[in-house]
Parts: sequence; C-alpha cells; structure tokens
Amino acid sequence: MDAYVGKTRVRLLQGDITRQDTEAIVNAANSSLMGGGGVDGAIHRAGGPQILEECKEIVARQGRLPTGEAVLTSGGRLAARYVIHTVGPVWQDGRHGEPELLRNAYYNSLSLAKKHGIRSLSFPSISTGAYRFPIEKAARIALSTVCDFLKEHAFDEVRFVLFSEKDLRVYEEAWLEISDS
Ligand code: AR6
Repeated sequence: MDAYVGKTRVRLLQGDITRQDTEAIVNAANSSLMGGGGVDGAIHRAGGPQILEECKEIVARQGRLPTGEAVLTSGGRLAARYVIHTVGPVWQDGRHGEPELLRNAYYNSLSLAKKHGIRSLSFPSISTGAYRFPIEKAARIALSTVCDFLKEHAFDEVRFVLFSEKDLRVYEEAWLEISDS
C-alpha cells in the first residue's frame, strides 16, 4: 500500500525493519533500553554494539524510559542513520490506559524525529508481539496517530514495516477503515 497524507508518502509493506533505508527506524524497546527479543533484538544484532553503548548513556543520564516516551541513538552499522527507541504498553485488558500509551509511543517518536530534522522513518508494529496488544486495535491506533500528526507536520516518507503477510493485511484493512472515516 502506498498513499499520500498531505505531502508525506505513507507506505505499508512486509519486511525486516533492520533493512530499511529510511533515515531513522523505530525500535519497540522496553524501559531498560538494554535490548531484548523480537524487533529490539534484531535491531541491536544488526546495528552492533554502538547502539547499546548509547542506550546505556541515556539510562545513566535519565533513568529508565517510561512507557510511551521515545529517545534517539545513532544507527550503528544499520543503513538507517538513527534509531528511535520507544516503549509500547504491555496489554492487560485495555482498561489500564493501553490505547493512550500506544498513541503516545507513536506520537513521541514522530515528534522526536521532527525535532532532529529527520525526513523519513520506519515503524514496526509496536506492542503487538511480546506485549500482546491485539493487532487490529493497535493498527488503528498506529495509523490514526500517524495520520493526525502528518496533517500538521510533513515528512518525505513514513513506512510501516510488518513482519508477516498476515500483519500487513491487518494494517491494510485498518488503513481503509481510517481513510473512510
Ligand atoms: N522487522 C520488523 N518487525 C519485526 C521484526 C523485524 N526484524 N522482528 C519482529 N518483528 P516485539 P513488543 C515484529 O515482540 O510487542 C522485546 O523483547 C513482531 O512480529 O518485537 O512491543 C523488547 O525488548 C511483532 O509484530 O515488540 C520488549 O521487552 C512486532 O515486531 C518487548 O519485546 C512487535 O513485536 C516489546 O514487545
């Protein structure tokens, strides 16, 4: 899927986020910023030790990263120049502020990218793996938050990189729902 929101190209595609050539990629991290499994593990493996070094400095300076917040490191050996690390919520039952916290994770990642003059970025599907956020709900939140932001601030491109074909289909359906409303 390929569309425009204002001047920003928005793309939904199946792939590996560590291989994206956007200026920044977003990491679905945890509050420790010390790496983990899933997309977080893949980014640290592909980007090398430089990313973890910078994460340690951030934690030494400001402590653990609260859910919904975002910080920036270099991309190490990745094609992307920067990694934006954000922490999505762990899904409990939807009544513990999970939707709002997921919205914050996307919004604060976009704001940080803008602040650093980044022109293109790739998102994974934050919170829908180990953190068990239902992907249909998460996709609607992700896409609507990004669309709302893009109405106010333009990038060259924002990409959503979904790991499986099934996840890509869920995001494509959510995109159609959002564009209709
Ligand atoms: N490229 C794109 N998407 C990927 C990749 C990849 N290389 N690898 C996995 N995914 P998860 P979360 C997808 O669990 O739910 C970590 O241990 C994956 O299929 O990575 O936010 C952190 O350290 C899923 O659709 O992130 C935290 O402790 C999506 O990325 C915790 O997991 C998110 O799954 C965060 O959990």
